[in-house]
Amino acid sequence: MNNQIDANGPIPDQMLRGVHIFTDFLNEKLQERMVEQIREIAVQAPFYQPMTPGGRRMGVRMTSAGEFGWFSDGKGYRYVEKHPNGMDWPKIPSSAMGVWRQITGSPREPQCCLVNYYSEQTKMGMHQDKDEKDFQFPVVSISLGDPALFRIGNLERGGKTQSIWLRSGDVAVLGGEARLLHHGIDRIKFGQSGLLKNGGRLNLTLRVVT
Ligand code: MD3
Ligand code: FE
Repeated sequence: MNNQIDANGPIPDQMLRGVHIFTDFLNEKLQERMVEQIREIAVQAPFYQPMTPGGRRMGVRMTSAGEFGWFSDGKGYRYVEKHPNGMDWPKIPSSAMGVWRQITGSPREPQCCLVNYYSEQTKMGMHQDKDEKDFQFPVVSISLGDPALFRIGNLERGGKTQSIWLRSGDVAVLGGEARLLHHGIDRIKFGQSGLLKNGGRLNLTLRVVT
């Protein structure tokens, strides 16, 4: 925990194009608790590989917790109230809610905790997150497991980008001017972290949807 704390909450220790990064925000115990809670989510709501509207299978495996989960198929990207298996999504884990409260000071609680799993070859192409109704609320991202090379671009597609490694326990807050920037994951360093037994990386994103 390199971050300082003042009356307004934790202070980020890195900034990249308006993205606030809290390096090593979660200690090992908290990371382990979070992984355990994600395991429980995946029992109720197994990971799936969404299809893009263009008919390609996404590399990232996903599931969600909360009122809404993020889903994609031939009909497009959207939030849905049920897992593809017909079940309600599990509750957002307490460990993740704690991070949201500590960091955002948002008057709204997150309605979706999207869980992404990256294995050795998984990438996520550059995109914007704009399926939510109100962009005034931030997105909070929590990284667990192997490091990922995160790339941040611009409001428009293309142009110059900047990259940064996100490591286990890092938290990024995408708010304000950064909320609609293009971003993606170029690659992970598979097997670097011992947090996940089989390697890989989990990313949680907390979002206000409606
Ligand atoms: C910047 N996930 O789920 S998290 C996603 O690591 C997503 O799994 C990546 O992009 C991951 O949509 C990156 C960091 C992140 C999340 C949302 C953002 C960066 C963002 C929204 C706006 C700008
Ligand atoms: Fe995104």
